[in-house]
Amino acid sequence: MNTGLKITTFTAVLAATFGTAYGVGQGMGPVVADSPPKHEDEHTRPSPAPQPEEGGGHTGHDTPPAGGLQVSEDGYTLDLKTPSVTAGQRTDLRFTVRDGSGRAVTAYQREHDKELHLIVASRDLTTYRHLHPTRAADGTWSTPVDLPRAGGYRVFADFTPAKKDAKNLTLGADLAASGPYRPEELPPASTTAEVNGYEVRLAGALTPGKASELNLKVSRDGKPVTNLQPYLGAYGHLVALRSGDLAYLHVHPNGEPGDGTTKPGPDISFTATAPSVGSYRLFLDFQHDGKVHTAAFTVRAGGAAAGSGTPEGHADDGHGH
Ligand SMILES: [Cu+2]
Repeated sequence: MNTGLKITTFTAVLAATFGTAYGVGQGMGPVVADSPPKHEDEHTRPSPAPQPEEGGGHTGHDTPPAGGLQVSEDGYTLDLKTPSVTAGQRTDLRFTVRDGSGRAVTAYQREHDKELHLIVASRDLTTYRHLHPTRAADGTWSTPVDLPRAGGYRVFADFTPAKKDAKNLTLGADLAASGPYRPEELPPASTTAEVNGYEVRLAGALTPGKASELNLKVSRDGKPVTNLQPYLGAYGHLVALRSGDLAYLHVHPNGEPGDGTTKPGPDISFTATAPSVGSYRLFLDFQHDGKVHTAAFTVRAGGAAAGSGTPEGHADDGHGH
């Protein structure tokens, strides 16, 4: 997507709103100055090095963007046709994205090889699905989904309309799974996660209001995995959701396959900014030996240090297709 232009527009709005005395935080000033508009996917673009935050004392105007909290943004609306499903039953989840005039959107920019990425997460963050629905010609998206447990879920559609100057959007809608409800507690903070015989180790901390690097090291049977396979254009995809409201964080991979410096493991590096103090659940998708796995971590941003080494508990973190 057109990152440079988006940031420029955003800054212009800020300047208009708060006047020139407003100090733009999150290191956006230099990005505006140095970056001509580029037609690149924001998520595959290697992120600039984290920059020191300017003037930390602002009153929330410079809170990093959190996606997925709105069903409608920039005139686009997520119209979930299947607002409820039955737990344990495979169901077709159907939805459309509507533009400002109510028409279903049928043209998208591809990001990570897909027009649209769909995340489904339970409110308690113990169930996670990263899906790639198929789109009918009339703009209706559908994908089978099987949610193991009853309760409240949030559906996130991550996409960029093909329209000129359209920005990447994450729209969110509530989804209910019926059945006997048994809420789970958020698994304790941990720097290691096990999934299907792999161990993933997390280094780095999420810092509120500040871009920071997260490094994930993948190993199997105690040996570092050095032949990760590109999956949708990257060696790993990281989604971070805030516990409490499931705010969806935009996480940027540092480097990509084929750029001459990024190795196929064991380390996968990302830059992420937590919008606030709080607990976050991190979901890492990676591919090895032809299979996609999802490792999940609970991380605390600010306050108590993340990671007590507690092993993972009862999470059902899955990757569906
Ligand atoms: Cu995806």
